[in-house]
Amino acid sequence: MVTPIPAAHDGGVAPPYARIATEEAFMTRDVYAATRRVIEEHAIDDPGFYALQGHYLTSTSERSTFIASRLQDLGDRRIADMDATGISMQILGLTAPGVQIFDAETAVSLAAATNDELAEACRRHPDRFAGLATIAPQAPAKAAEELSRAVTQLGLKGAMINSHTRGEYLDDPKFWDIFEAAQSLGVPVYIHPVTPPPNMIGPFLERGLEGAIFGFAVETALHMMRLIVGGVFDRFPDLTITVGHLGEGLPFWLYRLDYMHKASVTAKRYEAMQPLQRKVSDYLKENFFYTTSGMPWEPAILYTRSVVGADRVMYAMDYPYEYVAEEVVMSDALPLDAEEKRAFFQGIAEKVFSL
Ligand code: 1DF
Ligand code: MN
Repeated sequence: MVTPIPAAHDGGVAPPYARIATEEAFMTRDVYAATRRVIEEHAIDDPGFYALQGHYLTSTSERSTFIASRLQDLGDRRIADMDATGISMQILGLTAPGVQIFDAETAVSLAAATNDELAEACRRHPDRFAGLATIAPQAPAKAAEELSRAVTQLGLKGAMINSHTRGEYLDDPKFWDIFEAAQSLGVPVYIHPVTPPPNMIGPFLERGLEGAIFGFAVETALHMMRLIVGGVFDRFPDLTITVGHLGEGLPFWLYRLDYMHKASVTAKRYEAMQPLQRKVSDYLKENFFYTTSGMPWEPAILYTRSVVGADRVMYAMDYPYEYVAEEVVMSDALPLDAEEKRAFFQGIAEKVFSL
């Protein structure tokens, strides 16, 4: 059971719920060094990577230096920031793109080292941190093994995957060892955004739209749709996927997705789009959980709850990319009754991440 703590704006009195922030980012020194090396050597062909971490890890802007320094802190400063905003617990994941840009061997070894470090931070601060494992989809069988080690031996709570891996998506059956492991361990896979891959990013980059403003959501929503249409949840009916940013736009599309999927399947329009056991919207209501990272906006939160279910939408901050005390005030002010608010901030996260 996670303990409530007061935010600066609570006037010294803890609220009747613990705020659990469920999409919170960190970076280890090793991943930082390896990522810097790729930037300096221009070692991969991925314009999105250079636009994203090429920016955050080298820019001297106030925003970048704030973020780059806080990403690497799993101790006092992070906890002070949590205390100031009344966050009892962070669910931590390695920031995008994590290990997914590296060759398989590097990615596998960095993933294991990252999980060891994350687990150590969670052991030091068991009431403040819980973690999602880093895995390397480049080596699917090893990724599944590492997820199992991270959950059963290190006490981590699921996996964080930063969407596509070098342009490949998890609906490809070659990755399904990962889903097999997650389903049998009973832990969620959090699909976090990253910039679109090289064959998609051109028109986004031309207007600076490839990142969190828009491209992240388009790319991650595509990933979600590929999983559904690709039959992942018919093969793994008990698999839980967690997504941020209120579902990356997809909750707004439920009617159209169902209508067009059925029309296309009935017309036998695509070899790649076969009948599914359930409606597209059913998977989005039954296999996914949603967090409010970067979306502390009442109309969107209430709408999302109304279409995917109030028991599927939970709080996230997206620290340190979006560390805004006023957004906690906005989330506290949501027009939910006491029981609903406790579920939103605490209860759903405790259940999904087995806290
Ligand atoms: C940004 C946003 C970067 C999110 C992130 O990780 C991230 C950003 C690299 O603002 O560039 O996780 N986000 O989830 O919204
Ligand atoms: Mn994020």
